[in-house]
Amino acid sequence: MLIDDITIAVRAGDGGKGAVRFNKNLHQYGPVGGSGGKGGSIYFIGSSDLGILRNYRYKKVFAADNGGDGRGQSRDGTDGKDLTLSVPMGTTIENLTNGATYDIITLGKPVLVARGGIGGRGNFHFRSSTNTRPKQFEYGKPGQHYSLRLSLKLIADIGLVGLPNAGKTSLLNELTRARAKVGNYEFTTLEPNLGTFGELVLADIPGLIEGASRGKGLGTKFLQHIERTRTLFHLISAESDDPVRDYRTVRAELGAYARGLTEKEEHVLLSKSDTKDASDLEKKIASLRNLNPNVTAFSIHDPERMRAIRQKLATIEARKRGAV
Ligand SMILES: Nc1nc2c(ncn2[C@@H]2O[C@H](COP(=O)(O)OP(=O)(O)OP(=O)(O)O)[C@@H](O)[C@H]2O)c(=O)[nH]1
Ligand SMILES: [Mg+2]
Repeated sequence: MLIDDITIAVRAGDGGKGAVRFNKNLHQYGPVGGSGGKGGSIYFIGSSDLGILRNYRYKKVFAADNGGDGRGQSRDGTDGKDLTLSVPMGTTIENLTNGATYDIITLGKPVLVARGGIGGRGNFHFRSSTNTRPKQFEYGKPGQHYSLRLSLKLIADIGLVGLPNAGKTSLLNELTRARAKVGNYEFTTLEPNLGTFGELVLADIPGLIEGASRGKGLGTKFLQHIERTRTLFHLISAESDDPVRDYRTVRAELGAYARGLTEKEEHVLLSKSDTKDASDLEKKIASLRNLNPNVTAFSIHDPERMRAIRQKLATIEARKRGAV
């Protein structure tokens, strides 16, 4: 099971206490209490392991080390070690304590989320001409403690959407090196599959049915994984007796989840074209063109039509390369 939504607690380390010490050497009389070390901070870093949120399933509290207390001979306490937690690329971290959010969208660049407390000053820092034997010191400041919600929104360029059985996973497998499960029944796909076509990442998600936004079928929670895609491939089976109804059903569920999903660039793909004769296909394509002029029929068993789909992807890929 892909873990994509989890809440944890993080505790940055407290700063160490400042020391009160005096030099025992009679020739160099005076305060020599060092300051406390800094508490360790908590960082998050992007990982290419999409399943890595599993690390947070059972253990829920993650703490960095406290800073050490100050010592004599003006030696400061040691700094607490920082703690760096890995999350999949595409994770949004929501700080439930203060409302801040962070998007982890690059690999290997640590993002500071909870800061360790600074150490308190030792008596050495309180010396002055009028106070040559100070007894003052400070406690370290506490580290930041937060409750964090980690939710994964996959980073893909193209999302495959459609009713169950429309052929989404079959298309993903055909276009990419993915070998995800295909089945002649509804809801074969239970969690998102990813594949790459050149520089493009394709996300295949479970099928949507009417009422999914109200919890029917597998619901719409997994739609979070296509929120970041720029483009949708909307698959409609040529075997359907009413492709327009199928189209509208899926669009309604996308819109009910988030309006942004219906505003994405959409390519309508009439799948399983091998199952119908030319005139039936033409009729279905024409009816869909009234809703979106960008309609292409294909079958995974028809190499020529698959070439046209690959060409489409190559164009999208070229655009992506131009954009970066
Ligand atoms: N004839 C024909 N069958 C196809 C084609 N593409 C997929 N299928 C079949 O259609 C069925 C459903 O395919 P899937 O790829 O699992 O469909 P899906 O849209 O991923 O389905 P869910 O994961 O349940 O939403 C399988 O039995 C496939 O073998 C095609 O181009 N032609
Ligand atoms: Mg599937």
